[in-house]
Amino acid sequence: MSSNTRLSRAYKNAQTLLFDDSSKFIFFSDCHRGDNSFADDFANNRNVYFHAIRHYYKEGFQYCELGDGDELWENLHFEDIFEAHKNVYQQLREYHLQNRLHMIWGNHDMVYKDPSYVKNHLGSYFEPIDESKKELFKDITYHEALILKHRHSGQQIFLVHGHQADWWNYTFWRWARFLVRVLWKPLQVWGIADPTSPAKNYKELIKVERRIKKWILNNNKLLTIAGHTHRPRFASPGEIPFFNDGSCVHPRSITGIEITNGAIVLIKWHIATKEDGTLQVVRVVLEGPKDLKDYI
Ligand SMILES: [Mn+2]
Repeated sequence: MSSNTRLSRAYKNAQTLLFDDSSKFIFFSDCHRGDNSFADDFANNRNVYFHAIRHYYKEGFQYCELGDGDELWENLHFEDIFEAHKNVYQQLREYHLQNRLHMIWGNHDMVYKDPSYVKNHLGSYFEPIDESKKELFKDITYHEALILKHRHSGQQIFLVHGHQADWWNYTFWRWARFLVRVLWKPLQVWGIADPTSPAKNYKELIKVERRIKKWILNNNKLLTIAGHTHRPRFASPGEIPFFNDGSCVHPRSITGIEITNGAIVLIKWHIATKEDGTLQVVRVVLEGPKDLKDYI
């Protein structure tokens, strides 16, 4: 099966969410939340990320995660990740309780393709304090892709992780996961990166981007937001409307895409040092805002 077919199939099977100019969305992906060990790339950014998702929650945003949220290649069990980043999951649960949480699976959390796995591992957790089972993401659905459809203009935005355009990481994800566990994770400590990951291999990254762009051109220039490659992308009106929200495992920052007031913007959050030596988590606009209607 080709990249084109996989993306088309994901599009065809995607659920549609309606939105309008008053809707607010934050898109993050590739958090690779781990167990807080040396190999947990998310751990460096956990405070920045937590502050950002708190901010968006208070501002009334819907949270969309475009895959690879949980690092389930390096870690065998969600439970270890949950324990390491409990505050994050409690905040995501608040979104879920208000129907403001939309989750898409990627290659590192492809096990979430299976609804019974999701129910068993994400539905509830064990609370050792009072030795009871507590609700977490009750009845949550994980998607391969989602479509946002504007209530008035009918404009569509396609949301997908992007490994559909990466045959090794889509078709052979179990092999890729196995190699990460036995080979690349130990080598990572020595500074040797997994060459099959587009996030760490520039040539692969360019190929994945090119295949997604080709699919966009074949599909009426459908505005598409993906993750997977970790490289933030922002298209100007008139260009192929391919967007990528980057990742939450950049060395000192997280990047994401916001939609508010009918406009799209690429942002980053990082820790800035102020004149008096105190540290502050700040949001910086990288690209945009640009009106969504200019991409129709
Ligand atoms: Mn990925």
